[in-house]
Amino acid sequence: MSIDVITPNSHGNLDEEIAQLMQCKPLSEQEVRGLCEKAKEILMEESNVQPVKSPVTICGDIHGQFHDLAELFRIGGKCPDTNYLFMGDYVDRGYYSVETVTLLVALKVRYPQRITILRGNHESRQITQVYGFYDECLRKYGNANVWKTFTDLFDYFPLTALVESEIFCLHGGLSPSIETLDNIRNFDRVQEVPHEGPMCDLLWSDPDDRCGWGISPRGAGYTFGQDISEQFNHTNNLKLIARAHQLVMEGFNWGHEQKVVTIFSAPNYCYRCGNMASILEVDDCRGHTFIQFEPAPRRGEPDVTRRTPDYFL
Ligand SMILES: [Mn+2]
Repeated sequence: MSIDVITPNSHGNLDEEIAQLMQCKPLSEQEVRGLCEKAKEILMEESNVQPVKSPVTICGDIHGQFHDLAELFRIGGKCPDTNYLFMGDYVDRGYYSVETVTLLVALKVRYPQRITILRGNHESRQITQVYGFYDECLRKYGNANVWKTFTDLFDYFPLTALVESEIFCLHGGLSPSIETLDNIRNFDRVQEVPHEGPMCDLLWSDPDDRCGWGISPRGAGYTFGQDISEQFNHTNNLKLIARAHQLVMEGFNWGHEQKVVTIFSAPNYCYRCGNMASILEVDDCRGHTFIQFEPAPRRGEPDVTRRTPDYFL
């Protein structure tokens, strides 16, 4: 690992890049390449089930809504004053996927022990070509190099995290091919998100009111019932599964008799859904507090009412 050789002075450039990103100004193509090289070195050392200590603030989907991410940091506290765990879907849908994902990766490189960034189903080559990140990179850089650099980096993002051995965090949900956390620890995640199989399921599945496993209407992953969540939590000595991936109007939503919680951190999703966002603070005594927040004031986004996506993933 190269972090040992970084002295305080050598962060100067990175701190300037973070300050620039906080103003929603993208880095140069060369700066992105340098940043992603450092990020890869850090992320490749992390586990498929990355251990995380409390206190930590757990966040759901962001989807390129940069000003709402800035609002999240205003409300939850700045990194590194607050430790963060983001559960994926940084890109697509919103207008600032480039600035959003670059800022989160820059924070990861600057404060590797203070922020955990998991992979969502949108951190994929295939999905980003359909839902906006690819087009945004072309528009902002004039070529696909930055898109290529980031999507290559996404392969290294950890798939899940485990807070204090009791809160299991991931983007989507459970898989019929996975019984234990060790099953997850043992596979090779460094690849494009497959169309099926355990790695796909972790990023695509959803909890459901029906018992057992069901066919997902998304066309990837499964639905899983309360019986499945209870068995998984029991087998792995877990208290809670925290996940993102689904729009919930209050920003958080309990399921399966509080064995599962959905957290969604993009307020007024796609600039039109009218939902609240939330983050979950887990304190040092492992107490839980949800903080809800509303959209940041609009800052010159295009007129979104005429650019509404046809449907949501
Ligand atoms: Mn998702």
